[in-house]
Amino acid sequence: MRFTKMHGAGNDYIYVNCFDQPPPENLPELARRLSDRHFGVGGDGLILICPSQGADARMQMFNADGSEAEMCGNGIRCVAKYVYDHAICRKHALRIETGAGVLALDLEVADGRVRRVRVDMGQPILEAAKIPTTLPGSPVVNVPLLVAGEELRVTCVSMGNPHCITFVDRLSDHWVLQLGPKVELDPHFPKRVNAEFVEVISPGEVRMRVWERGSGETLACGTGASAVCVAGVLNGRTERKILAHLPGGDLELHWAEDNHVYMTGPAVEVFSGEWNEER
Ligand code: ZDP
Repeated sequence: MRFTKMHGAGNDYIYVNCFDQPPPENLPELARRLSDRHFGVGGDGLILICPSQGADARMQMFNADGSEAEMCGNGIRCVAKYVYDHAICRKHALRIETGAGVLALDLEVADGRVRRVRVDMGQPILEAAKIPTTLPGSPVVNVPLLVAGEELRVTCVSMGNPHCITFVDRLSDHWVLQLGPKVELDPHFPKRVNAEFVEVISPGEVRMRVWERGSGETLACGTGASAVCVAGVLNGRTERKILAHLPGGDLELHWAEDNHVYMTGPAVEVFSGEWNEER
């Protein structure tokens, strides 16, 4: 099986082109083995790039623990870059099918290669039952959540996948590495949850770190940054347009007047290889 390693702001996945080879079998197990940074290729998960009925391509994504997620904001930019750069579809506006519906993407091309992509991430889902969370309120904004004996104030947003956002005065390992995994597995989130911790620098700029459902801390999370953009407005902390600094790079977010969130960020190809693990 041939694969390509790509990342968006350091959120790295192993991409498999299923236009020119059959889709691999046993995907959760394969995702775990490929993602292993010592015994495998190394990555935050596995993403398949597949033919689609109604769109230009379809993506299917698995976290490093083998669980399947509906959407991946950094991944979809890389899928768009792959589809364009490898001449599967040579259009500057692409439509890509995900577990969260078909999304529209605008490609920034320089010297024949995609550098940045703007994604229409669709409308945020704020209804508690649809996120899903059993926390009170709908929307769930600035609600107390007790984890590991500490009371957080959380805001919940789904961008196709679930997010739980906490604004903090100062980002630290404690928030992300100690409380992140507790938030992920808290019983108020029946499908588990991605946990974002955010420090507001100014109404137009935030610093954030993410503990991802199924993958642990990653260097960036596109759906998470989109959810943070919405949460900032709901809490009166940020404007509708923000620059988010993540450990692996920056993303631009805009919760526009049409209620859609637009995310712009980089997409980078690193290497290709052949997976023929001895077992
Ligand atoms: O929802 C989940 O289980 C996430 N771990 C999926 C991956 C989200 C991602 N980091 C993103 O950029 O949106 C890839």
